[in-house]
Amino acid sequence: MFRKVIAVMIPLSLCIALIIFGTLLGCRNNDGKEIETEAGREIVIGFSQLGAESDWRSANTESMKETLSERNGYRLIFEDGQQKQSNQITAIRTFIQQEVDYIVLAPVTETGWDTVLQEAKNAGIPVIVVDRMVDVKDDSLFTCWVGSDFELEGKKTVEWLHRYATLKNISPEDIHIVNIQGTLGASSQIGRTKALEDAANKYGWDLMAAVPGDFTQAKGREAMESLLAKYDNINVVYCENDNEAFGAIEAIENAGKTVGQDIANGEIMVISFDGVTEEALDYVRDNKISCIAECNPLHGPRVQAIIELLEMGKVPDKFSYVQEKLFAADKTVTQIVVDGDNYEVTILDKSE
Ligand code: GZL
Ligand code: ZN
Repeated sequence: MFRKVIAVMIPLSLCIALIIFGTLLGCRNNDGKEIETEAGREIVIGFSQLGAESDWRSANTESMKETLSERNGYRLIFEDGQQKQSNQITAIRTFIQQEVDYIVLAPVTETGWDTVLQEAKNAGIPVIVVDRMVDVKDDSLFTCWVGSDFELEGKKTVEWLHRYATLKNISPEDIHIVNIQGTLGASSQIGRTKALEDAANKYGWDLMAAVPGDFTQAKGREAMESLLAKYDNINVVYCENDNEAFGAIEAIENAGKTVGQDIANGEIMVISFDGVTEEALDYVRDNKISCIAECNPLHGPRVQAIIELLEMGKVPDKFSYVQEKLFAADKTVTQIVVDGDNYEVTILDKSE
């Protein structure tokens, strides 16, 4: 009897082990590595994306959907906020009701999140913030943030302009800049605008106006049209993303003016941010945009790494910044110094 029982028990224990082992093979990460999740359950993620206003945003959404996919063991519930905070707050509340495992938030602007993030915290759902920051009284309302140092991005472009002007013997007071801003109150707008304002004060540039362009091509064009109607001496346009720059360039060329680096001879220099698409990099290669500070949108793998850590009961860094390049075509400036750090300029050749 005893032997028989053992015989029965071995296969039973074996199949229990197989069941446990089998279910542990729940998730895999982007390069196919298995992530051991408890009981191999599918990880449910509610993602509140702010909108679809730009190429950057589309690439960001694509990265999140590609990485947090069924194949990789996730169920992603995606909500597009159409650039309205109220829609994002509604989405977060829905995620809470659905009892998702994690909430990922790409906030349209920094303020106004305290109440709904408190609700998520009360529900025990970790919130991972991506891209722009949230400005909350209590940082424990979100688990961590991953994104760009927007003020650094701005500092890189204004240092590039300063070096360029210096090497070309263009005096600071002859630099007449207009700023087409991103969505007011977004971290990317706040940081990029601050870098320009500080540099204009420091170097003595003539910063004539700042107009919101909401990170879209249409608003960028409208803003540029109104600025051209008001000022006849603009020689630098600081656009806070590439889609605004595409619109501004349309307006400049429609007005019969030329974009380029040769501002001493009437060309209008365009500076921009993102560098996400080949189209934007071709604008640089064609000297239509003089300098782009890269803003990397590929947050999918970064969010997945954070979730992996949390699934293993580990604590991710509260803030993690992505490393980013500076693109130009003109070879005058090959490196810049920002806050004591050297940054190589990535020179784009036509041949690429
Ligand atoms: C930057 C992001 C900005 C991009 C724009 O991280 O918030 O929003 O620069 C996008 O293109 O619309
Ligand atoms: Zn200097």
